[in-house]
Amino acid sequence: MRALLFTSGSPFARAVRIILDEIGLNYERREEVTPPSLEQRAAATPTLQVPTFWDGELTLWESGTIAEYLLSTYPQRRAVEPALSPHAFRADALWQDKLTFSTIQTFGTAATTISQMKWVGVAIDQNAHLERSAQKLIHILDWLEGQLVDQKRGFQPGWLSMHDIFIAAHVRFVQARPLGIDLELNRFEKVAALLDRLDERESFKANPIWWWEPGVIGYEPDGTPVFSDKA
Ligand SMILES: N[C@@H](CCC(=O)N[C@@H](CS)C(=O)NCC(=O)O)C(=O)O
Repeated sequence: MRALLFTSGSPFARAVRIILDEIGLNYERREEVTPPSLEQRAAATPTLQVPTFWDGELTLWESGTIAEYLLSTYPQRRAVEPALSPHAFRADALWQDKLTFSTIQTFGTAATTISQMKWVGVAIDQNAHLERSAQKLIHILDWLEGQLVDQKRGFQPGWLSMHDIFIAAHVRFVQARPLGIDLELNRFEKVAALLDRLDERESFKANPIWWWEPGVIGYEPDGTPVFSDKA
């Protein structure tokens, strides 16, 4: 049995879904459109977060750990250039790759914190931590821009890396939502070029990022959210 628990809008889960697609693995999609009960979520993971992944006897959570597992366990790749990297972290750039990936995940955490707080009625300009979180996004993008070699290559030149996939999922998540954040992508030309290239890959198109907020109970075929009458 292979299955992925995810919410429609989660950028962390979207990145994992893209990796599954790049590898060409079939899996049961346990998609949550409306929030589950605490008990249901706790049965899947102690973090109460998605994604959670099951593969045979193994249960994994934390999107980066799931991604590492997938890259190292399944060698097959889509016949697309550049191919999905065979390694999460390059042996000859181990600490650079680990640092870059952790920093990308911090971007995702800051972005989803801002988003979650918006649902409960706290906007960025009403909370000092959220203001700092929004500033963090720009600083991280600025730093990531410096890590890329040029506008044609990703974080592991010659490969599609999990770094590329996760930063694309996180940035597009922020841009798809009315969070009041301008990521100033025109200042970060290498990052912007990478994301534009990735948007064209089949695996990205097959796993679009959809808007979600309380009250959304489904989607039109083009991704337009359908709201509950009670919302
Ligand atoms: N560090 C986690 C973050 C996952 C995460 O924040 N997931 C969000 C959805 S985007 C979630 O489940 N939020 C519910 C919660 O935090 O209670 C990972 O990489 O998997």
